[in-house]
Amino acid sequence: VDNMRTPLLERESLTESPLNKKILSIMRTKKSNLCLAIDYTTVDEVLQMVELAGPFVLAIKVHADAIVDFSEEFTKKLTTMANDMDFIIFEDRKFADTGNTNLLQLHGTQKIASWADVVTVHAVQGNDSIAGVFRKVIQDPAYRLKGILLIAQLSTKGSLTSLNGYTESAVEIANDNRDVVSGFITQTRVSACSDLLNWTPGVNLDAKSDSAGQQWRGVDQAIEIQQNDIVIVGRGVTSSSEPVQQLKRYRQIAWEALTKNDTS
Ligand code: 5IU
Repeated sequence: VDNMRTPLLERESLTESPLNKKILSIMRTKKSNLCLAIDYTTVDEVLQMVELAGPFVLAIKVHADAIVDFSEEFTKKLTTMANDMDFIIFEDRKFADTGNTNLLQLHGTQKIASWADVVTVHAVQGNDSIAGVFRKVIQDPAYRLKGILLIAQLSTKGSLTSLNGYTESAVEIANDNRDVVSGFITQTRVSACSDLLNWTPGVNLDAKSDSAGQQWRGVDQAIEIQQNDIVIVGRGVTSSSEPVQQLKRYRQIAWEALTKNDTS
């Protein structure tokens, strides 16, 4: 693991992934390495928050299956807003099945492949269930999906991703499929490769844990000590009575932490 990240501009010009080029470009333009996790349960609530958050974030993360009135109209609005406000749409689906089932789910009721830029995928199912299926969809211009994030480490207490060898095996899958894997979901940076982005959930400036296994730490820990690139923040913003104030706060602290030693 490298101590100093490669400067963002260099990473942007070096990467061969169109998705990572876009992510790094948005980061630099908007000065934001903040991904907002919007875990609201209705379309109206989600879209209202997207409207507020759009200008400040690199990405909006959703759980489509948690939105009770999810519809194609919702995804149309979301993609229009993403194009207008320049953010990445991240569906946190956590695919974890046979390749064939993953493919069915990508094109199922929610048509995830058609509106999400990036999705999460568990490493547990192994290389062959991941590589071929996602590559096929990503290479097809008919779909919006442009990359996957492999889950190398979870933020939850007692997560089995800390079992011997699991995280290393996830990194190996990423290294073998660099055209498909855009980066990781992790707690501590897992790869020195400058072209794999390290996204980290479990960030909250005002609380340490919920009562359901989540573990939170601050931005300094996540970005400076654990060397991640992008912070994923949910309830620190979405449960606040002043979400815009919190968005600005998280964005500024996270950006300063990331760019401290970056002169690009
Ligand atoms: N999320 C985690 N931890 C993980 C993974 C995903 O928290 O290891 I993989 C998701 C869950 C939630 C968001 O949608 O990230 C974090 O939101 P809170 O900051 O509200 O806990």
